Amino acid sequence: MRRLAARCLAIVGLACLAACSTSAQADGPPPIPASGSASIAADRSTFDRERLDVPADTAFQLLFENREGVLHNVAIVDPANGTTPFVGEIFGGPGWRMYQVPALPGGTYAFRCDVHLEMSGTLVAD
Ligand SMILES: [Cu+2]
Repeated sequence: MRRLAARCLAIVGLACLAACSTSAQADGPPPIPASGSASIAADRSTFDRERLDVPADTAFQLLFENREGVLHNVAIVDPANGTTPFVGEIFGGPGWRMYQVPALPGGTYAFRCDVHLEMSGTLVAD
């Protein structure tokens, strides 16, 4: 149990270092996403969608609303090589972050929550 807690803290720390400087955040109602951006929410340790469609070769915003007090994030995984082109900050809600995602080459990716790997889906950059 202690080892698991230490691992979770490490993940939170790394994700925060990676993402804190580039994501807007707030605890109030989330903003309306701009066109060309994507949004997703988590509640009851489930994402509200299984697929995200985003533009290829263009940086975009991903609004992530965490509707509960459980720690979640959104990370994008390239299944071709296992790399993570984007790892969003892990945080407990209710609250939201506007993730700034760098341009992704066209293709099919996976997205997941790094805390709950069973929370996952498909992201298509097109
Ligand atoms: Cu999660």
